[in-house]
Amino acid sequence: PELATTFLEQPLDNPLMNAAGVWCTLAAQLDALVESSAGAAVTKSCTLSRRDGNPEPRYRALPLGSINSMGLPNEGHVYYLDYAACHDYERKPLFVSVSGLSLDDNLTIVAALREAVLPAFLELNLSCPNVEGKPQPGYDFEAMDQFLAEVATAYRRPFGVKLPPYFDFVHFDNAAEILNRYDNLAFITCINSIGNGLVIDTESESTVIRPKDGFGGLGGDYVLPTALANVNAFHRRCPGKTIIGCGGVSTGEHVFQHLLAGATLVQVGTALHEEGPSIFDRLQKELRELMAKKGYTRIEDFRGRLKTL
Ligand code: RRO
Repeated sequence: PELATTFLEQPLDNPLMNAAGVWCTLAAQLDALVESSAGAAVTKSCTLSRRDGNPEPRYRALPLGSINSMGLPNEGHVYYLDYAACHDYERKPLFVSVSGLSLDDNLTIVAALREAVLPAFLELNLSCPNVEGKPQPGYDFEAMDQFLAEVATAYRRPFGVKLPPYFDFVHFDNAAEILNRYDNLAFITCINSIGNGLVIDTESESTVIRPKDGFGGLGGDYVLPTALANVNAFHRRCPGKTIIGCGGVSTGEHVFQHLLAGATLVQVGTALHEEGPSIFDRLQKELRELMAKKGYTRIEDFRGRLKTL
């Protein structure tokens, strides 16, 4: 089976990439993703200036996934724009994730990205759950609409948003209605971590990460059904937009399920953190084996063709 695909008219070897935040904060990590068999890569969400992030421990791997409260540690937007300026786009597409701490910061970063005139894709993160005093714009539809109105106008080129998970049809409907107002909003990444979970260690009777009294974003097996629901909900509601799936992917079967639900690309977070960039080889092998078993020769044979009862 053939895994080659296209994203906004750009060819990719395969639909896999990292989830923003994982293996992408420093140039050496990004280089490892470029060297890997991933079809694309995305840089750590950046702010205007460099940030240390929250105190450690701030990430914990768990039997069923992970919890994190990293707090947006990053090298500042200039570092990632410099990386994007040196990237070989013939090799694979590069996404730049932007998560400014205010609308003004986002507009400054987006203007710099626009002026750099690079083929990089902008993924605007509306869903960081871990910066104290900064609510997720994706959960405040008025703020989200205002962010999008200003960013869409300032950037003008096609861009995408990284959404938090939603859990109610009213929220799917409202979010989709807002996103559909912006013609140059070309792609939607579903989902960021499920924000503000709490993991407790019974033996020590304690939380397992330090920031925010132990509250943090959940990833991994915990989130797969929520991720698939959000991918499919926005696939149904936003027919003109491309969906990127993210959440709970650690096997080729999980990749298949995201594609079936309507994703065009599939991001890997927790499992990449635990296994490293060689995971992209394994996921492609498992996806190819599953497709062969089902008689599919290419992704478009089944992508978005989820059956219902
Ligand atoms: O850095 C983080 O704490 C973080 C971010 Br920006 C995000 O978007 N999602 C997440 O789980 N952690």
